[in-house]
Amino acid sequence: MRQKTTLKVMLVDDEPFMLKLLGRQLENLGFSSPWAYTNGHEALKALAGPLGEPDLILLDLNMPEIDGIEFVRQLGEQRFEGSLILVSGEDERLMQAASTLVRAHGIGLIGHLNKPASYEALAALLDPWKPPKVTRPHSANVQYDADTLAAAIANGELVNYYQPKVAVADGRVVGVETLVRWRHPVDGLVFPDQFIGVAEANGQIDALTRVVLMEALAQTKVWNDAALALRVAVNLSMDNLRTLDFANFIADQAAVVGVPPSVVVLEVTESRLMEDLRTPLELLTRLRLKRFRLSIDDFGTGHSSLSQLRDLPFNELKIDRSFVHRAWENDTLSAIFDASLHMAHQIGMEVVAEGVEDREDWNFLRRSGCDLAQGYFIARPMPAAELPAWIESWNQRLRDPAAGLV
Ligand code: G
Ligand code: G
Ligand code: MN
Repeated sequence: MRQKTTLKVMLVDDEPFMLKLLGRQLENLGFSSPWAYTNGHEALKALAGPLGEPDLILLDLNMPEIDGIEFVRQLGEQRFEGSLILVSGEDERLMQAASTLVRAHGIGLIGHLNKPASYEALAALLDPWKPPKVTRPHSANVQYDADTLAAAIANGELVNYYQPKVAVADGRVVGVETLVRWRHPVDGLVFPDQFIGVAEANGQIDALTRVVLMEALAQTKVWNDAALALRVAVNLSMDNLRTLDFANFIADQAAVVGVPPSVVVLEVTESRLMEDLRTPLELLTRLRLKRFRLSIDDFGTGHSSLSQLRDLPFNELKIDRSFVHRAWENDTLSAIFDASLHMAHQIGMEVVAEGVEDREDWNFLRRSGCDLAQGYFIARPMPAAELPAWIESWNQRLRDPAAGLV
C-alpha cells in the first residue's frame, strides 16, 4: 500500500469550520493537508485541472450552490476513480439512498460520517481503507458473443460451483446452491453475469440450464451415495419456463439419475416482467406436484415480489442480500428483513438469508428466527471436489466453543 502522506484528499463542505475540523483529523491520521473547497463548482473545476484527481473525497451532502447529490452525478460522468466518503447530518434512510446512488455511479464508497464528525468514526472508516488500483469494474465486464458461448456449452467448458446453505439454528449443512462458471481457455474463470444475459438473449438458456442441471443431479447422486445427504439448488431463468417440456426434462433427468425430487430446489428469479404467466404457472405447479422444491430468489428486488408469492407455489423464499448484510445496524433493512421473514413463515415457507458476509450478519440471523443462511461468512462457492473437506472444517468450527457460532 502507498504511504498515506502521498495520497491526495479533497474536502468539499460549505462550512469552513467543518473543513478545518476534518482537515485536522485527516492530518492526525497521517494524511497530508487536503485540498479544501467550500463550493462544489470550484471543487469540480479543480478535479479537471492540473492537480489531477484526488484519491479520496470527503463530500458534504447539504451545500447551497451545488448539492452533494449533483456533485456525485458529475463525478460519475467524469468517471472519478478514487474513493468517496459522504458527510452529513441527514437521517439513515437518506444516507442509504445517497450511498446506493454513489455506487450506482460506479464510485467506490467507503462509507458515511454523521455530523459532527468524530475522529474515531473517521479513523474507523480510513484505517482499513486501501486506495483502489485503477481498474473499474465495467471495463473488466466483457460480454461474450452467442457463437463463442454456444461452443463453450458444447465443449463442456461450463463447470458448476456449489455454495453451502446451512441451518441457522445448529449450523448443519442442509444443501448447496449450484452456481455456474465458465472455464474459459484464455480468460480464466468467467462469472455468470458475463454470460447468462447473453444466453437468455440468444435462445441458449435452455441448453445452458440443461448442462448445469444434469451435472448438478449427477453430483448430488455421488454425494448421496457417499452418505452426504444434501439438497441441491439450481437457478432457473424465467426464460426456461416458456416451454412446457422443460418440466418433463427436469423430472425425467432426476428419475434417470436417481435423485428424489424432494431434494432438488429450483430457484426462480424474475429479472424482467413476464407478459403471460400461464406457461410458467403451469410448469411450476406441475413441478411442485411432483414434489420438487420451488424457491423464489432475490426476494424484494426486481420483480421477485408479492404477486409472485400470491400466484406461484413456492416453498422457499430467499431474502436478497441487500436486505441481509448490515441489517443488524440498519433499522430500515432489519424492518424489511423481519417483515419478509414473518410473511414467509405465515404461509409456511422456509426462509434463506443470502449475503451473510460477516460475524455481525450471522449473529443477527441467530436472533432473527431465519431458517437457512448462505454467504461468504459461511463459504464461497467452490468446486464439488472441495465440498467434503469444507464440511469437515465447518463442523470443526461449529464444535469449537471459542468460535461461538451456535
Ligand atoms: O455466481 P454468482 O456467483 O456470480 O452468480 C451471479 C448470478 O448468476 C446469480 O444471480 C445467479 O442466480 C446467476 N446464476 C448462476 N448460475 C446460474 C445458472 O446456472 N442459471 C441461471 N439462469 N442463472 C445462474
Ligand atoms: O442471485 P443469486 O442468489 O442466485 O446469487 C448468488 C450470487 O451471490 C452469486 O453471485 C454468489 O457468488 C453471490 N454471493 C454469495 N454469497 C455472497 C455474499 O456473502 N456476499 C455477496 N456480496 N455475494 C455473495
Ligand atoms: Mn440463486
